[in-house]
Amino acid sequence: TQNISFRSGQAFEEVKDCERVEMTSFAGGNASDNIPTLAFPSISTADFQFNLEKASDIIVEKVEEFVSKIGKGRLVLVDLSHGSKILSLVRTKAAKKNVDSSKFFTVVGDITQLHSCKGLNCNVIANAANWRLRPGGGGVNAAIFSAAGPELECATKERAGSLKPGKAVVVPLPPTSPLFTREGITHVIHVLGPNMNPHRPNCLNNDYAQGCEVLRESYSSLFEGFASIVR
Ligand code: AR6
Repeated sequence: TQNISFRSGQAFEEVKDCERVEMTSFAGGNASDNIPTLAFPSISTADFQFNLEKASDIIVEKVEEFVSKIGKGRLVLVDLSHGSKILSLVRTKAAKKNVDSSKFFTVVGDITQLHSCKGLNCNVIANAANWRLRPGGGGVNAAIFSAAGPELECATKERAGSLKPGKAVVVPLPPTSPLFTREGITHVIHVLGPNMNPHRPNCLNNDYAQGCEVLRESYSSLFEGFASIVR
């Protein structure tokens, strides 16, 4: 029920749509264990049109920096499709740098259904948010707000009214949210990445010097937020 590909001696798993992988090994960890786990989407690389090569370099660089700072926690990059370019770029670059595959791996699936569909326990998920921290708008933001119910909107408003590019806000999920009851998610971390899309606010007009700086800051804010939950 799963594809395991070995690259540079490391195992990375991709699981087929909505097939449970309970009791199987996710490259060193058990999929149904209770290791503190952050599942995160690739920030800024779809609607915000950030360059995938540059983004994949930054993801691997920041993961490398933070795997040692999150104790027994682990990081999981998620995307919807087996054909995801960002997942394959990151897998290749992480393998080249020998990033510990029990602390970091990639999964194909919907970030709002990792437990119910994949048997993977993630207690924290990240959202590629908009600056107003509003539901809707498409992408992973729409999926997370919709799956979490009004509880997430309410809990988010209590924490922050807006977000600056590069910043993250940790929102504890009320236990009545379907994402909590069904998926076991206790926190959502909203992150606002750099925007390269001229039709969205705060477009950086292809300024990748600033864009890369802001994307690095986004991942630092996200992983620090996760580290604060693990502690
Ligand atoms: N599960 C896992 N990954 C997903 C899902 C999902 N349900 N949906 C999308 N992705 P994007 P951005 C992946 O566009 O580029 C929003 O409208 C997707 O394939 O969601 O940071 C906000 O309101 C891609 O790899 O975020 C903002 O205005 C990644 O998630 C704006 O878009 C991020 O894609 C943010 O744009």
